[in-house]
Amino acid sequence: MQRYSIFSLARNALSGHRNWPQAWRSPVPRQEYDVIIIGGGGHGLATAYYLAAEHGVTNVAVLEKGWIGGGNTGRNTSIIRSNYLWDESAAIYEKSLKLYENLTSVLNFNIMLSQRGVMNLAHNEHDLKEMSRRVRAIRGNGVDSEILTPAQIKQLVPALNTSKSRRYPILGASLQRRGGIARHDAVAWGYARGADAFGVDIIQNCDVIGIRRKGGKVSEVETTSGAIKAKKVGVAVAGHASVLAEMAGFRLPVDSHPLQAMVSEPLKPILDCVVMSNTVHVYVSQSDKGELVIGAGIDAFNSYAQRGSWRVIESQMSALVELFPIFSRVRLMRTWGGIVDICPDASPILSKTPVEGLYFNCGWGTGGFKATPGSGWAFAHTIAKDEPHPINSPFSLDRFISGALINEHGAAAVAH
Ligand code: FAD
Ligand code: PYC
Repeated sequence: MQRYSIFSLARNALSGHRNWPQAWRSPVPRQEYDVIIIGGGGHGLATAYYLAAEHGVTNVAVLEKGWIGGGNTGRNTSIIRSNYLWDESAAIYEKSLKLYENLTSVLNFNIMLSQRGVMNLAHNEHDLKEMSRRVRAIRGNGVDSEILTPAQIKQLVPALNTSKSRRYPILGASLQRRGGIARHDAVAWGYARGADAFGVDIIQNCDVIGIRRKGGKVSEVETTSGAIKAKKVGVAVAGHASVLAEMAGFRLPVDSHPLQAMVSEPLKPILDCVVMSNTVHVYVSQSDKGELVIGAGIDAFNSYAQRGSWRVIESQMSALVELFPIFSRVRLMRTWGGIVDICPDASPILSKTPVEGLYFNCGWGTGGFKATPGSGWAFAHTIAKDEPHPINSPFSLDRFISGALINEHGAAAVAH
């Protein structure tokens, strides 16, 4: 890790940072790579990193149409947890959480992981019963989860209104103590720097506009910087997955929707746990800078525009104030949106495709930030070995033919 004295920081600030060493190179693309990864979000960059680190595949390029981490990776609310219902999901999300727990030291890059706990509120009898079933299933898979009484909730989050006379009273909650948040940009930057150190080419401002095949096998990608040959191509473009699949000549069972979030002005520390309610549809945490980071469900319409509608903002604000009346005078600072890719069962696709040598990583919907390390790790295996790892084989495309869907709508934490 580079060390900077106060003088070098001041000198570099005055010189417009021109003398700072680059964390990764900006190379001119080669004519051919063993593997091209399309999409320089967390999943694409993690895949490139693990291809090199775990499989010795280093003749790799990551092609990103904008700047790395500028898609959903840099737009999410950074919540990490592994409290999913089904065994298949528990395996991949828990693998991811375990990788997160060591990522700062493995990448030698501070991802600011804060395991402050993720709490899901129950507001009625149905919520309580569903929560109890879920917590048992999660614990059965060896993942930490517990149920809290209203008194325990109040102790952990004093600012919550736990009065019984509320329209949606708080009757209980589940808590994953190992859940929390991490700095999303740092995850992308850490993987980018790590991959670059192995010789992976990270090429920004390079939009893929075509995927060419020869005899049923992928042969090259057409980009705004020219055509580049590749033996294998991995696609990790989140909300644009269907667009890339169409370029390759097949369709995906994926819908693209806007998902928005917002932050308030900075406040003194008041909330040191992530609080989510899937009944009143809002969640909130407090960032290291003091801002409240607030989100809710998707906008119901399909779109590729990275912004949402006023309706969702209005309803999540009223839900927030219902839970935390103390926040009613807090001012919002900004809102933004990303485009999330949702499968019918709210589970991801990490799979080979009908085109030989072409692999897709998508369908993480509203919850793929927490999966970034595990997804990249498993996708790298799938590409290197040309077959899925046991951890991601349940998430292959053929589940939409066999019917072996993994319904995780209830674990999504935000409505979709
Ligand atoms: P992205 O980060 O979107 O990266 C894909 C990249 O592909 C983009 O940079 C894009 O520019 C690039 N690309 C697209 N088309 C092309 C092309 N033709 N050529 C080249 N490049 C291309 N998940 C959680 O786990 N916890 C949360 O708290 C959470 N909150 C969220 C809040 C919001 C508002 C949003 C929008 C999402 C949230 N998510 C959350 C979901 C999470 O952000 C995503 O699932 C995850 O970041 C997806 O990562 P990715 O690398 O697959 O996609
Ligand atoms: O998957 O935990 C999650 C999440 C929270 C907000 C958006 N997604």
